[in-house]
Amino acid sequence: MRLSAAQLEALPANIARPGYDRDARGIGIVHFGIGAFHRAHMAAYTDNAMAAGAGDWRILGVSLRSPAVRDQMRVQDGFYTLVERSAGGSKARIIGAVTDVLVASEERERLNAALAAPTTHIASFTITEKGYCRAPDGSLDLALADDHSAFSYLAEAFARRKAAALPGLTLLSCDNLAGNGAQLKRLIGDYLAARAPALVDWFEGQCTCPSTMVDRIVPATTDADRADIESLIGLRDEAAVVTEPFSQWVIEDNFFGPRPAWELHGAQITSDVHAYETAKLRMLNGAHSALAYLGLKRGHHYVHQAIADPALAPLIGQLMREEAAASLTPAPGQDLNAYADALIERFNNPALNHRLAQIAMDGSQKIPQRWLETLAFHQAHGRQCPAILSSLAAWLGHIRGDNGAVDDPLARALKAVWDQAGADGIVPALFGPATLMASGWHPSDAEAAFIRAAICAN
Ligand code: CS2
Repeated sequence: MRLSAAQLEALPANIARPGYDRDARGIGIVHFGIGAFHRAHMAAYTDNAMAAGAGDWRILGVSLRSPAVRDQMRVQDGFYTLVERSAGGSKARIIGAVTDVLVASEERERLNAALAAPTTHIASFTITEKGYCRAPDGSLDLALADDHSAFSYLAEAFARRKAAALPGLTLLSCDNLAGNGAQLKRLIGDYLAARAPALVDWFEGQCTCPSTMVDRIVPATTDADRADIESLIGLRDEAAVVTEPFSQWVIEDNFFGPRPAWELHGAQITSDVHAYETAKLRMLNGAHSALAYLGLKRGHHYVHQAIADPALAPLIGQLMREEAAASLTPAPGQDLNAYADALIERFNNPALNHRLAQIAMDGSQKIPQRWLETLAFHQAHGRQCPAILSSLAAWLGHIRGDNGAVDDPLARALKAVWDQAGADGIVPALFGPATLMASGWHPSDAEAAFIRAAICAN
C-alpha cells in the first residue's frame, strides 16, 4: 500500500505526522528543483513552522523537466517520509508541507498562476550550481537560460504580477554558490534585461534575493533505503528521503513580504550570512569534493570510508584547517576549529552511505567556490595549498576519465582540453586567463608543477 493522505491513519503510532491541518493551509511558496535536499531541509523547516502556528505556507514543488519526483509524489498527495539516520539508529517522520509537484514544461499555466497568485510570497530554488545558467566567466549564458530555466518562467510570472499591480516576491536561493542571493539577483536581472527589459525596474523595486547558507547532508535515496522505510512505516514511499540528524540554515534578513517563522525551529535569520556561507563552502563542501576525487581514486565508494582512510584523513584536516579556515574571517563567535571537528564527525556517520560519486558530479560548477577562492587568497599572501592542489590533481584525473564516465555539464569540453594539452599543459590550459576554469587564482609554475607531479604519481 502506498503512502498517501488516506493512509496517514494507518501509520504506526511512533511515526510522527504533520502537526497541523494541511487542508486548511494554502500555498505560499513555489519551489524550483524539488529534489531530496529540499525535502530534507527547507520543506522540513516549513512543516515545523506550520505546526508551530498559523500561516499559509504550503509548498508547490516544481521540476523543470524530469517527471520523476512528480510521479513519486503526486500519488502520495505530496506526503513523504523523512528519516534521520546515525549510528544510534533511525528516526522517521512524515512531512506534509509539499502540496504537489508539477513539471514546468508540462503544466506551464498552472505554474504561472501559482507564481502570480496574490497568496504566493516566496519563490525558492535548489536547482544546483548548473541551474543558474552561468557561462564559464560567470555571466548569464542566455542560450542556456532560454531553454526551460527557472528564469524564463519567472519572467512570465513577473509580467503577470506587474500587470495585476501585485507586490513582488522574495526569491530565495538555497544552492551552494558564493553569495547565492546576489548571484541570483544579478542573473535574473541580466535575463530580464535581454528578454523582458520592461520588467527590470519592477524586479529591482519589488523583489528581494536574500543570501542563505544551507547545510544538511542528503544522500540520494536508494532502493535499499525504500525497502528499509517500508518496513519501518508499513507503507510504500517512493519519495522518502534519508538524511543526517544535523541541519543548519542561515538566512539573510531581506524578505520582500511575509515569510514562515522558520527561526522557531532552528533557522538563523541574520543581517550577514557571508561568513557562514564561505566557511561552509570552503570547509565542508571543499573537503567533500576532495574526499570525492581522492577517495574514488583510492577505490572507495562512500564518504565514511574515504575519511577513515589514513592516507586521506590528514590531508582533509589540512585542507579544512590550514587552507580553508586560514582563508576566512570568522563571524563573531564562530569557532572554525570546532567547526572542522564537527564536520569530520558528520563525515564519519557510518549509517548514511553517502556516495562519493554523487559529490563528484558537476565538479566544474563546484570547485571555483570550494577550492579556487581559497587558492587565490593564499596566492595573494605568497602561500601554496598542497591539500587543495592534490585534490585538484585528483579532479583532473577524474575529468580525464580515470574513474569512468564523467557527469558534468562541461564534461566534453574538459575532455577536449585534456586531449589537446596533456599532463604537461593541462593546468595553464584549464585555469589560465580566458580558459574554461579561469578565476581569481592564477596558477604559478610551481603550483602547476606540483599538480603535474601529483597527476603523474601513479
Ligand atoms: C555535497 C553537498 O554533493 C555535494 O557536492 O558537497 O551536497 C553537501 O552534502 C551539502 O552541501 C551539505 O550541506
